[in-house]
Amino acid sequence: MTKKAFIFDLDGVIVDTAKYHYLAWKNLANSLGFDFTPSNNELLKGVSRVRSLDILLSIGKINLSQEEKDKLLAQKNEEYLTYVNQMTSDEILPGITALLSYLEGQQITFSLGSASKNAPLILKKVGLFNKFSAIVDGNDVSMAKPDPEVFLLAAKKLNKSPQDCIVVEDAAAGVQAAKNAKMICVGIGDSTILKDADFTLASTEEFTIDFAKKLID
Ligand code: B16
Ligand code: MG
Repeated sequence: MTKKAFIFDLDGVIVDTAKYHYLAWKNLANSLGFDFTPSNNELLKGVSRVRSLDILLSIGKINLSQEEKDKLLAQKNEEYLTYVNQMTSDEILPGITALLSYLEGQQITFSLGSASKNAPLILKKVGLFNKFSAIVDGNDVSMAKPDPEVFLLAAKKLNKSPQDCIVVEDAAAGVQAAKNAKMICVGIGDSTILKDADFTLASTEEFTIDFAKKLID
């Protein structure tokens, strides 16, 4: 039997960068004269930076030119990077370090499959960059999740067929992308939101070695 491979989403699976995205988006909204709540932030999970700004501006009922939007995108990312630059390995989500070490020991390859254009920097900050056999992120794809492009490209880089890939995702659009790619999907979070995943775990802490063994056997 062919060995399985894993494809991990970044934000919400490897690290919780959503809290930093939130701070930067909230400050941007406040500077434009409206508030941006934690529940608004849920709408941005797994969504690209450009699309996130469009969602935020629609919440504030603001119309801007492309030039003004580009300025705000740069401003948001600059603030976001000040938080990212302070990240350390302490921010790796529970269970993930042990899981990656186990997969390495079993010679099971894994790739990143993230919408973030900052993914390589974040992985370097938390000391995981060299562990991944491949990295596919927002710089490599033209179509956002739920389009399967990001995961299909990751499978190609890992030299695996889609049916041998197991995607780990926390966003509904990401689960959809995995299913559109005809891959096995483990959802991390609320099982009603991630209802199309093959398995759901409430948090990364539940992604035990025993659970991983069942997936790969
Ligand atoms: P950046 P993921 C996504 O990461 C985040 O969930 C989403 O909130 C963010 O807008 C997107 O990355 C783009 O991030 O601004 O760094 O390019 O969950 O796909 O790993
Ligand atoms: Mg995510």
